[in-house]
Amino acid sequence: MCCIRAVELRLGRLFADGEVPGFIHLSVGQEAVATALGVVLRKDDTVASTHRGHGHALAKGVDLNDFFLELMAKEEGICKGRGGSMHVADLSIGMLGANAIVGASVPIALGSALAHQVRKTDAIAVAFFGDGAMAEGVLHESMNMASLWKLPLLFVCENNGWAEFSPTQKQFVAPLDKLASAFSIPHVKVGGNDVMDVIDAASAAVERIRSGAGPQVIECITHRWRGHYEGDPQKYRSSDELAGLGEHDPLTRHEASLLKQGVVASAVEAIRHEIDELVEQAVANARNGRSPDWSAAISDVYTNMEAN
Ligand SMILES: Cc1ncc(C[n+]2csc(CCOP(=O)(O)OP(=O)(O)O)c2C)c(N)n1
Repeated sequence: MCCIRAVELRLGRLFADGEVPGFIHLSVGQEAVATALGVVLRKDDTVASTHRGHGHALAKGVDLNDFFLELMAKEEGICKGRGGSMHVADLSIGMLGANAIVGASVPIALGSALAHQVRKTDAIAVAFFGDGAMAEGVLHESMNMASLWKLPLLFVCENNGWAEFSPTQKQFVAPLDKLASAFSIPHVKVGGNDVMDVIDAASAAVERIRSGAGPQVIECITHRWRGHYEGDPQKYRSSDELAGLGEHDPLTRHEASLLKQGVVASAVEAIRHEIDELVEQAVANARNGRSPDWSAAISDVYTNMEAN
């Protein structure tokens, strides 16, 4: 969680300074969900993510240096600097990619879940999506197929109450549990700002799915601290809501719990310090990376393979 927070706060500053091209959407406040899934999943499990996917990528194991090289559009980045924030992918560790299209993570994870099933492994696929995807037909179709075929697919909804500038209830007429139950998929709702609670819910779901029981939904109630995108003035949110966000901080909450269990404050501080240093090294490394050459702009776009 500390690493995701440090990376995103640093990215926010780099973006403001013009060092990160394109748009970025930060998940500050939502770190407990990505972290918990990172704890529970194995390397051979696969993850498809959203436009707010930095935490998902890092928790799945994307290397910090590779991550900054990619976000800062360098040739040495995991996607040669062409994917950027909304398309971070690393197939070698099961990170199928972030995705700019709302809901599009879901059919990608569905296809991957089918591949796990056909190959008869006990790996599972995870689809992260926001509450905004609840109104997308592709989620409904994917739920239907996943349930019919008993696919090893975990649907993880990060419900932060907002889809861009509209509250959830103005986006979709039913709660997610009703939608899941229409497709006979078990649904569990969990407080998404408590990392241990999300770990518990995710462990139980993953164990069930690995045993062949078919898909499951976990709905994590969480809070988006920043605007929809960096630079969003958030005029659509009340000052009370914005002022109260700190109460939901997953990091403060977990730190308090660790201290209560006898962990000394200096140990927590040492972790924070070590992470800050690693992040700074990764930024320095990325600054030294090569910018992609224009002559390579269309390589990997077309293939010479004959269609058949
Ligand atoms: C199919 C589609 N429709 C609309 C958009 C524009 N759009 C980008 S993000 C977003 C809201 C997403 O909200 P949510 O899924 O709740 O995720 P959050 O931003 O809260 O993490 C919308 C409507 C899009 N990218 N794709």
